[in-house]
Amino acid sequence: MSDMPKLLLATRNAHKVRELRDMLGAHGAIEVVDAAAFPTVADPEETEETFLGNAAAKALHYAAATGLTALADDSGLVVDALGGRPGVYSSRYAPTDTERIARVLKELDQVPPARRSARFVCAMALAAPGKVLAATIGTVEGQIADTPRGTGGFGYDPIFHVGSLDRRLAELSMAEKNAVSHRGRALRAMLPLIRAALRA
Ligand code: ITT
Repeated sequence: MSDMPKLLLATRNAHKVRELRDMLGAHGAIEVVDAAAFPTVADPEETEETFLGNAAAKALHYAAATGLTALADDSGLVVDALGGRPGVYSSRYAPTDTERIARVLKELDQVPPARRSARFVCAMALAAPGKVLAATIGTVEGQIADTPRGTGGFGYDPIFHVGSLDRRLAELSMAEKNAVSHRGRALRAMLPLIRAALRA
């Protein structure tokens, strides 16, 4: 048993956990656990229409179920030419990452490069049982490419082209992705609030 304050990563997405742990690892005063350590806790409902609403619901759900301070991430891909889709439905757009990518590419089939702008959005919420303590949002701007490339990251990363780096998110190392990503930005904004909440 350690005396360090504990933070629960309120997600069952192993890719998110890896990225968040990589960034939080540098802040050694906090013990990080994730939802995989609580297999009997039911999955939260994602019924909200905004990233922030879903993030708050997930953080409150896990905080109530475990008694811990919980950090949730609700994120997704917002494509301008698709009216913001897949948006909050990003994880449910098709059954697998490959099919989700194929669906977005198909829907953008006739759309020229100049109109393929998109962004990843990450809303984070920090909650104690019964109370949202803080919320942040991070975004990264890019363009949807016409074919997938790269093996890093997860989800839609192989088709997300970051103009400033002239590379797909899936072509970056985890440290490079975290430096520019929606998740990295949301977490860096959240860090002082996490430390304050945990007195770490
Ligand atoms: P939890 O609710 O347990 O956190 P989830 O995967 O269902 O896991 P979301 O509802 O927030 O999480 O859906 C996020 C989806 O958005 C994710 O499954 C990907 O399809 C996409 N996404 C989010 N961040 C991404 C990233 O960094 N790179 C690529 N795709 C991402």
